[in-house]
Amino acid sequence: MSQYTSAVRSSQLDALTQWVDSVARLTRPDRIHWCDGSQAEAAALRAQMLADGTLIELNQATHPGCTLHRSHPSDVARVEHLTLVCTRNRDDAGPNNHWLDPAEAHARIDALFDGCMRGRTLYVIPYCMGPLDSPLSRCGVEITDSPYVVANMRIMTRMGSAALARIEREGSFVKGLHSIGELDPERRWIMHFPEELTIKSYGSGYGGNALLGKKCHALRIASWQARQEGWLAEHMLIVGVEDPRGNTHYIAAAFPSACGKTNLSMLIPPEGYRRAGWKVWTIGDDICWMRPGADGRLYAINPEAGFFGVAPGTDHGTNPNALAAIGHDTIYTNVALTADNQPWWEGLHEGTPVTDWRGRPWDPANGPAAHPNSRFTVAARQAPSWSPMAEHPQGVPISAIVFGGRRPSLVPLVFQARDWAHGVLIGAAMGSETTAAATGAVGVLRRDSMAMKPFCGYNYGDYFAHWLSFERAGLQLPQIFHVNWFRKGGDGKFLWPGFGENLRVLEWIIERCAGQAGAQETPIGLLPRADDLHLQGLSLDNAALEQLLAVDLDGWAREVEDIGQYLASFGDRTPARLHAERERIAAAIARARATAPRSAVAS
Ligand code: SAT
Ligand code: MN
Repeated sequence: MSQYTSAVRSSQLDALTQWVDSVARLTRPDRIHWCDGSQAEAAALRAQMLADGTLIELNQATHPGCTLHRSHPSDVARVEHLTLVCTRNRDDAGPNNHWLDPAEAHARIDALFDGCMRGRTLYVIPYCMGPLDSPLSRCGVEITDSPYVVANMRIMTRMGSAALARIEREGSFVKGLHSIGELDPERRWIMHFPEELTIKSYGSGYGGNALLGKKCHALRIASWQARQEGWLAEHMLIVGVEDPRGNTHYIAAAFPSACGKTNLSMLIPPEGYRRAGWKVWTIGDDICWMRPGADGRLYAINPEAGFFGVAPGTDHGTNPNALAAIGHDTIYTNVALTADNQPWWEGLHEGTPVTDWRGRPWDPANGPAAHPNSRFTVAARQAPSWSPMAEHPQGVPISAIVFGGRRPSLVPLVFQARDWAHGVLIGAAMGSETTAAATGAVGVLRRDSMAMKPFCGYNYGDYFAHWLSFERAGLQLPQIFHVNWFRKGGDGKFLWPGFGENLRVLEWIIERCAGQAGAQETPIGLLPRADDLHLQGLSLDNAALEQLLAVDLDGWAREVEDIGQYLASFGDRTPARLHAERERIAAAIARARATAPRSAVAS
């Protein structure tokens, strides 16, 4: 037995060592450093980066342990057009992904990697996504020539010797090879080879392009593995809402990048709720892995150990938990600076910027002082709302799944799916205005199924089928909802105050899961009537509330038509069940339009 175990062990390490050797032969680094994740290692790297200008020390009196990194100005967001899923069969990647034949892809990117680490150190980062002792967790190894990536991975994952020990025990790991290359947008690719559990990323040092444990592994590769193994890897926050009786209800919620996942996961209850005893616990702000537990419920872990959050808009009013978390031991990327070297961004009500995110004297003519996609990297445990359950190896049971996007018109504040298949359709049909988290135009409405458009590692049609496959005997699935915090009135202003007040909507959701709160049936799903929501203490006029809870049948008829075309774009991979569900809704809308006096129901 022990002989067998040690044979397995050494062969795993052999596989890793051989891979590191082969990468070193290709990339020709001057040195190889195996990261152990220790404090001493982190301190040495920090000192080295401060000395060579990769990091700038912030005001240590106000922000102890905090540093700033300035990206190359052409390298400030994910690059979806350069992000590829390379499967043997093109249809397996699907029209939702950019694709290249794996052999050609390897050849193209290996040509860039050839000799690219000359004069640099190659860092080997063993990491674990999820608690080290959780059966739901998965390991990976990232090879990179960027010490900034090492420092971020140390915050965002369980990185170092303990992860290496698990890899040694367990066998498989995801291989991620990264080089910042020349930071040339013309020589930049983020490639995924799900059949080989491999990622290759060249030419970017930015977040989701370079911290390979995050979107590349925990979403694109993991979604592929999850489909094969019967679980879900999702772009969702996980939040625990504790009611005044002391019961905590866990909600997983999918929103596209930069749509408030971090804020919702750390929400501060409105005054009246706080007094009544409501509390909010953060499990995760970006990624959720969930699978059925022994009791048939879905159990979720946050595979990450830190937050890579959007800085602009983070303030005492919007997210005091995040602000408290990032007061120390935080890496800031592309924020502005005040005269006394404190970090600054638009929406922060304290301080005045004097230096912009590129290091230039601040001039409003140059645009915002902080880059709109500037970020903070901080250990999750630094958030006052951090839940001890986030370390639980079995994860937390999910009561509700919430989908949401930026929809300035049409989509009501909240509605509930009548069953799982309807919920899957609602998720698949999600749309949202684009944000600064990816390069390209901002504010353009696009379909973003389950907020996974940039992250689903395989054909969306197969992904919808995988979601539908959870509807089976023995499972007690969460209820599914859709929310829209971003509805605007005629004056262009948001109708709903958002932030902490979103708890009012979460309360309705929790009560619906317990079969308590009221709702009214509409063709698009179950909506609260105004008096089904607790709105005491909120100044919201009746007209706004009416708009937020109305179903515009003419608008929805067009929307459902558009959803039909979108689903058809995945050809015969789209499950017939999903088409049937859409047709059911279209028919319900048509019936209601035929009878409704003013083309609207629910007010
Ligand atoms: O750049 S990241 O992908 O890590 C952040 C995001 O876009 O959600
Ligand atoms: Mn994200």
